[in-house]
Amino acid sequence: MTSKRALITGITGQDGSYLAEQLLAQGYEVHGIVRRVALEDPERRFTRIAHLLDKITLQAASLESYPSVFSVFSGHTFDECYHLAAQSFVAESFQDGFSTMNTNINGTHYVLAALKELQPQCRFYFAGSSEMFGKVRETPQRETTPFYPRSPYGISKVAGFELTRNYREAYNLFCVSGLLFNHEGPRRGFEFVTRKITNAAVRIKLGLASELRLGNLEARRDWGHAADYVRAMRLMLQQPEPDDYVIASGESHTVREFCERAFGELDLDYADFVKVDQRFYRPTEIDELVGDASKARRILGWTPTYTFPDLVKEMIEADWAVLTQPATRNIQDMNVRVPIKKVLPKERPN
Ligand code: NDP
Ligand code: GDR
Repeated sequence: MTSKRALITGITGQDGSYLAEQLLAQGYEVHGIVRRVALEDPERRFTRIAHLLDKITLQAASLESYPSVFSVFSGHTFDECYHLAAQSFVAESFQDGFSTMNTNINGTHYVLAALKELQPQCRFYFAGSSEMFGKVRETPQRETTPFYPRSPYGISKVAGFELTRNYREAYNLFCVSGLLFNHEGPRRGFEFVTRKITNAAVRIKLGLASELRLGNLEARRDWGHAADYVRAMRLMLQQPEPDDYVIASGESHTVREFCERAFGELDLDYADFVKVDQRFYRPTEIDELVGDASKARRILGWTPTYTFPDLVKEMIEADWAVLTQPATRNIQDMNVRVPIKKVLPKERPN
């Protein structure tokens, strides 16, 4: 057990919620940054951390405001800072590249600048992404693979990665980036393809929906479970020297395979329900991502515990449990109906 104090930005997100649980279990005092809008709408915005609310401390701040970030670091001393908050939906970044850049690049810069100014001893984790590899230069991708991002989101993460590296080198701060490949689970947002599939498959099985419209079924991703991947974040901050690590399962599967397995769990044939819809294609797609996590295995001793079939099964079982309970189904319906979306000239549905 430890007596450390950690700050998580993005604690209300998928990874933030798993990380908060794991840090609490290790004895950490856990603080999280949340947007004021979230504090004002806890029933819907805190669904992933509702069970932790009496064990964590929430602080209102926005990644768009340096003074608000600065004031969080002025109030407490932190041993570790996990910077997870971001506009994380790639498709949305094509719709509104400006706010994605603003949140993801400036937001990261604000956190790093406040850290340098007020708490240079605090260790910093940046949530880098396999999207940075984009149009891949080699397969599998590892720490030394050059970046070729294919979306405003990917570009923003390359910038965040470079900022993190520069603060490490220029100011001698303990700053690391995890290059994490896709990781999913029952707490995944409904706009991401895995959750969209498992949620729709269960709805179809229960007679609550009749079809599922998707984009590119041939895209290949390296999918793992979020609970495994956040474990690696903490390990990175316990090392004697700061360094960057790829975290991945080492296997890639198509979106089609994900559908096949998810519907198969419910004794359904995905081909009877899945319709390809051009509106879900991206202007520039990444055909295949697959990571080589051997450095993390060797140095951090990290290995994933979930297989691809385990992941899909858990997500289907969780959606089944929620959707067959009227009380919780209402909350999920609320979330499905209100995806993170703005009114834009050319709307793309989630
Ligand atoms: P989520 O989208 O589930 O969570 C994002 C979090 O960021 C939410 O807590 C959200 O708060 C917060 N946030 C967004 N904008 C702001 C803002 N302007 N000010 C303050 N908070 C904000 O993402 P994940 O948990 O899946 O991912 C965590 C991080 O890891 C992200 O940076 C993502 O880009 C990165 N990543 C994720 C991977 C994955 O497969 N999951 C893979 C590689 C990287 P709110 O609840 O208020 O919206
Ligand atoms: P990704 O995840 O873009 O990899 O980013 P997403 O689940 O959105 O897409 C994965 C692949 O599925 C294809 N696809 C669809 N995607 C969505 N969302 N909806 C569809 O209907 C659909 N049909 C096909 C996409 O084209 C893509 O190829 C996630 C996020 O968590 C990022 O924050 C993170 O950095 C990366 O993973 C690693």
